[in-house]
Amino acid sequence: MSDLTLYLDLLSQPCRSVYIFAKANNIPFKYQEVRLFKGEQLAEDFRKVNPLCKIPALKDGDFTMSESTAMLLYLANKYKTPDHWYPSDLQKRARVDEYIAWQHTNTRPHGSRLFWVKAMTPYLLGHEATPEKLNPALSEFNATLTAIQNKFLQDKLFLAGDEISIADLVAFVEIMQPTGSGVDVFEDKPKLSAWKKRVEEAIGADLLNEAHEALLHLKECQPVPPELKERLKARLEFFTR
Ligand SMILES: N[C@@H](CCC(=O)N[C@@H](CS)C(=O)NCC(=O)O)C(=O)O
Repeated sequence: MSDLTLYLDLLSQPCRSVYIFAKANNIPFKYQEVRLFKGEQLAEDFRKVNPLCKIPALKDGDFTMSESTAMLLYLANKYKTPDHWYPSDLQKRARVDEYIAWQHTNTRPHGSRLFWVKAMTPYLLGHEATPEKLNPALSEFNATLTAIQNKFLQDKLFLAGDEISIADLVAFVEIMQPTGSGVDVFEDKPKLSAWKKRVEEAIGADLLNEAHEALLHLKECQPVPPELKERLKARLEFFTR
């Protein structure tokens, strides 16, 4: 029995990256669900694993850690996953590190903003986002995707070279977050669309579909308790400020 426990809710984008990576590499782990819409990340027991009250979190024996991208590197190193995921070649590895560093202030916040505006507005407020709220989020995300296509992907097959790496997985899952809420972000980006297909082929559609199922069925989620709804509405206000 593995000592590795992953604390996840597949509604969360960084949780999906870690889940897909572990599954794609047959890394044995215990799946501990922490339901965001029930506020379980705030529970006393979970605070012992991650005092920051965020998921994903990882526990490996007595060792605990937060931050999805750091976890991906921990898992790649610990389980010696195939080299292409986090290449030993210095410059290919640097390309992976480069994207991971960049996305923290680009794909991740811009994708989250678009997701919250497009999908969480109807979920929490019962109506679609107005164009005044939606359009700036769309153009910000669009500029981020253009940067991924032109600066990171260029004419390569994957972000770090000819094979899929952790950078592609992180980017793919981040891009799918708002795409899952019905926005076609690939419309005028042929290179990025072709890259998306290659990532799907490399990881496998079944695993990707399974990991994204909760996100695609967001509308069917149980309503959140009133105190949590206020917390989520404050978050939505932050994204639509
Ligand atoms: N930088 C962190 C982000 C973690 C994060 O923001 N997780 C969200 C879910 S996507 C969360 O746990 N939110 C709970 C809350 O804020 O109460 C990572 O990559 O792991």
